[in-house]
Amino acid sequence: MISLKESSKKEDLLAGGHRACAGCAMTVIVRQILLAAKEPVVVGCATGCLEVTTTIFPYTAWKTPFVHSAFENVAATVSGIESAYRALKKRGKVTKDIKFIAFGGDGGTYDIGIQALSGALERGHNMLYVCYDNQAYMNTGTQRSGSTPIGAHTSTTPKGDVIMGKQQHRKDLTGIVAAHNIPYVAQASPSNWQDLMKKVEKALSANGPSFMNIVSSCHNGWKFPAELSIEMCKLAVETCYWPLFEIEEGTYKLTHKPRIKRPIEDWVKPQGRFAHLFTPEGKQLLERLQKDVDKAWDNLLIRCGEVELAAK
Ligand SMILES: Cc1ncc(C[n+]2csc(CCOP(=O)(O)OP(=O)(O)O)c2C)c(N)n1
Repeated sequence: MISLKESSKKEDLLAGGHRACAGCAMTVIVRQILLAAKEPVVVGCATGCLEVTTTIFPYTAWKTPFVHSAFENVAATVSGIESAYRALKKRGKVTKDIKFIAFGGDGGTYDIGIQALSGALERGHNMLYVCYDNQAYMNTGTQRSGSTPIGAHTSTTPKGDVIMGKQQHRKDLTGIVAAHNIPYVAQASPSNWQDLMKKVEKALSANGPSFMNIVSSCHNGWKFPAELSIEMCKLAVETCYWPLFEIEEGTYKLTHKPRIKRPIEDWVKPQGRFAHLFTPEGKQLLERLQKDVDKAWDNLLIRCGEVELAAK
């Protein structure tokens, strides 16, 4: 894996001066990914914060070939490019080894782009799909998504007298992708950068499609101080809300086990979108959130072979 020293000498392929919010985790994630890539990459990006903030005409922050696609179809766009590359390579018109990366937010991946994603995975394109998951439609004003946690206040699930934020569970997108039986699937966090970059290397060298779901804190939508972005990602990992694991050729492996599993409250409390969970009426929701996390974590430990089924 690339060392910190080597990566500090490598060219940053996402230039500074883009318009993402100060402290945004998404751009940290993109830089970590591009630094981990050994071969030249072609990038596709769905509409969302990443595209909106890095490609304001006539400027671009990308020092890679870059294609913007619609909200719903970045997986289809990049699979088309990858097919063209394969055809050209076969005819000897391209000789270089090139990798293909599609980026989508949770709205563009969990919700609107899931059909294009599923199709690309099933067709077996040699590409990495990255979902930077900030848990809502952030660039259009924090509307809820299929990834928004239960209880979160968003502009379409506002905490009011009748409802206490989002009423539904988060969709298990990583699990849905894993069900496509592709060579490599992983969850990562920019707080655990070595783990993330190692996973990118594996994903890009997979023989077929690979997928990474990466937690991407958003201080604007989650409502916490901007300088705590990476700390918020770390808390998501340490509370086991966002476990770090990988699935290589169908085999699950935990890549980070918190020394002490922290209560979900530690991640939830610093975020304004969950403020109402700390009122008497919100207590039940907070307990439900903890219960959901515990259940998913226990299931993951079993899948990763960390706990014997019989011992449970
Ligand atoms: C089919 C379609 N529906 C809605 C929109 C409007 N729209 C553009 S970006 C966006 C939200 C993107 O959310 P997400 O993918 O989570 O990315 P983020 O903005 O959080 O980075 C929406 C609703 C659109 N462009 N196309």
